[in-house]
Amino acid sequence: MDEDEVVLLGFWTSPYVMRVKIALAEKGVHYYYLEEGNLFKNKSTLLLKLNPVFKKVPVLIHNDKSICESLIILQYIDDVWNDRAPILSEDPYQRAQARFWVEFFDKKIADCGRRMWASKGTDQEAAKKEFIESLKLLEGELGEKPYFGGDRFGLLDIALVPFSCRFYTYETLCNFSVEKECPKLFEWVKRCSLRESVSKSLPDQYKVYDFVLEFKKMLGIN
Ligand SMILES: N[C@@H](CCC(=O)N[C@@H](CS)C(=O)NCC(=O)O)C(=O)O
Repeated sequence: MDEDEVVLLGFWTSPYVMRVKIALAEKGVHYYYLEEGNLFKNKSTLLLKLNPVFKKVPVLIHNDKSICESLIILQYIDDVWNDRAPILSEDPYQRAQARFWVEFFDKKIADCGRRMWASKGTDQEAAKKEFIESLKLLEGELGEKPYFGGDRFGLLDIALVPFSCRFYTYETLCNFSVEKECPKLFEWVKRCSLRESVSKSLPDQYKVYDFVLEFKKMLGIN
């Protein structure tokens, strides 16, 4: 029986929040979920109080202590519930490699994703090209392994798989197919999605697409 009080402050389309949901599910940690209903227009006082620096979700609240930034939260979860389902490898080199690729993803690919839906014409084409090239690099890192963590579903898998719920949006807006460009990566997404921790944490890809269209309207992007 878990005596810890765990609360996750999130937003339903946020892949960073999904990372935390997956990690908690993998560890079998029970938690309350609080949706930050008006994240982009009117942030709650709770969010502003708990993450005054970045004002972003996810925020994990564990026994009244708050932790921000998805990667830091994943490591915190692994440290606290260290008796089950390890997220980080025991091997320091493997840990470093996983962190490297998460950083690559967060600094490079996530930004391409935004440019793919927020721009048009040559800018959009350039973002798409960069996105596909970056996915191919990741596919190379996956190699023939079932998961980025080898036989084990680990940090990099948890950090990357949430973004697959945006593939349909990118494909539809930019006219390409992740399956055709990166078949092994696509198989990896399918493999990860068989895990309950993943299938229950990711929203429907068509709802994400509708949200992105609405979001573009809200930002005045046609
Ligand atoms: N580096 C952060 C990124 C979190 C992030 O970008 N969260 C977005 C939702 S996807 C957010 O809260 N945005 C609110 C805003 O930009 O005002 C992490 O890994 O947790």
